[in-house]
Amino acid sequence: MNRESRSERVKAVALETGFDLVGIAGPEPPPALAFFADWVARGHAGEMEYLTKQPDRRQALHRIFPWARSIVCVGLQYDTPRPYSIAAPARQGWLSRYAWGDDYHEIMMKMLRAFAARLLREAGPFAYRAYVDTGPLVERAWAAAAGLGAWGKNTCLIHPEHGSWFFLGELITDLDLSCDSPRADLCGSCRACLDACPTGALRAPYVLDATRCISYLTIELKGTIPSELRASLGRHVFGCDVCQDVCPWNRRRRRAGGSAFEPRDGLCSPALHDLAAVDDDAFRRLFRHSAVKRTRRRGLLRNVAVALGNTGGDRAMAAAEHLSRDPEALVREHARWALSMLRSPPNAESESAVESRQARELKGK
Ligand code: B12
Ligand code: SF4
Repeated sequence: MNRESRSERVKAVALETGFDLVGIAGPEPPPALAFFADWVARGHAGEMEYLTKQPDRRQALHRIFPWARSIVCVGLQYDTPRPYSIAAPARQGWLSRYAWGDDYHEIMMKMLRAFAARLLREAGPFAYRAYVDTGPLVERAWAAAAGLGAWGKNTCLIHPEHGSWFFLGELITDLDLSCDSPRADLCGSCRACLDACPTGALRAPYVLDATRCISYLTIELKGTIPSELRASLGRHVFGCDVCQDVCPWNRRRRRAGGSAFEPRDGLCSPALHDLAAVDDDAFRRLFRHSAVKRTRRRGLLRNVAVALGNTGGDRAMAAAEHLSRDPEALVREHARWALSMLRSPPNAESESAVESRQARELKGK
């Protein structure tokens, strides 16, 4: 088999395995990697030590996989026909779409192994490493080089048919394959994501300061959420979808992912007071084989406390009071903040201001 037909066969097998997108990149560092070191140096990675510790390891694939000759990049769609966060009912919490169902790391890894096993049967022995967020690879940089999507201003990879609702995985191989070309820009003059980001985390097109991103604050940050950012978190309790929800390429919704990504019981905009009642056993039961287990119960309940403080009403007050007695100090501290917000919201009118406004309104009638 020549190089071209071998590459076509590899891509056909990827699609037959169930991936929605496939493309091939060469082992040389893709152009977008050039921005990585500067991004880390600016402090945008915050406490994500796996990014800051050895940034040079992410620059040179050859140092880690000297035998690598091709990176087969795959994408798996995960959108499901449910509302977007921006249309979710008021006073309910929001878990990111990507975390509603089964953990994508487990699903993708299983599929990548099945993909590799089929290639081994067809092509005979070759060296490979299956990868889905499991080591020092800036996945989007390779996937962009392989043409899986164009880099969006919100920093997500976007595909004209699939929007940005797809996970990435890679098979690093020693197979001699032909490379694909990167896609042309899809954003044009649009800046919907930059304008919609609740925390101003998108500092400029293609530049995300993770330390302000709700996804980082609710998932990666292990300690206290900075108090000046808590109000902007809104009702997000795990991750954030806003900059994807407003993207015109996602609003077309042409594709849907598999049933594994459908929300587990009540996880699409769950009631905050229900989440506040989750104990260790319930957390383990609800989030077994789910990406949400990353925060552990204490992280999730910390986020629930903040979201309660950003809503209102008697049930929110009761739930925040319940969390203010939680065994975890981290949860108790955020619940105390929530109670102070619920008792005197920052933009609520004082009783006397309400009385004088009502008097003015009556006079005007
Ligand atoms: C760390 C991380 C995060 C961090 C930081 C995000 C980030 N933008 O880097 C946090 C926790 C905030 C996060 C959030 C999310 N993540 Co995340 N995350 C990762 C992880 C582990 C590493 C990413 C990384 O290395 N970032 C480093 C910085 C430098 O990359 P960057 O911000 O994209 O910057 C690049 C561009 O800006 C580009 N660039 C710079 N200037 C310019 C100029 C031009 C003109 C161009 C074209 C490009 C360009 O160069 C930089 C790279 O060197 C990857 C998995 C992996 N191992 O790669 C998943 C990954 C990127 N995440 C993913 C997902 C799904 C998410 C969320 C949607 C989850 C959620 N709903 O909460 C959000 C999306 C937020 C967002 N707008 O990006 C998917 C993305 C899939 C896709 N279609 O793009 C990945 C690939 C995981 C996977 N295997 O599927 N994530
Ligand atoms: S995920 Fe949310 S907080 Fe993070 S950049 Fe996008 S809109 Fe902003």
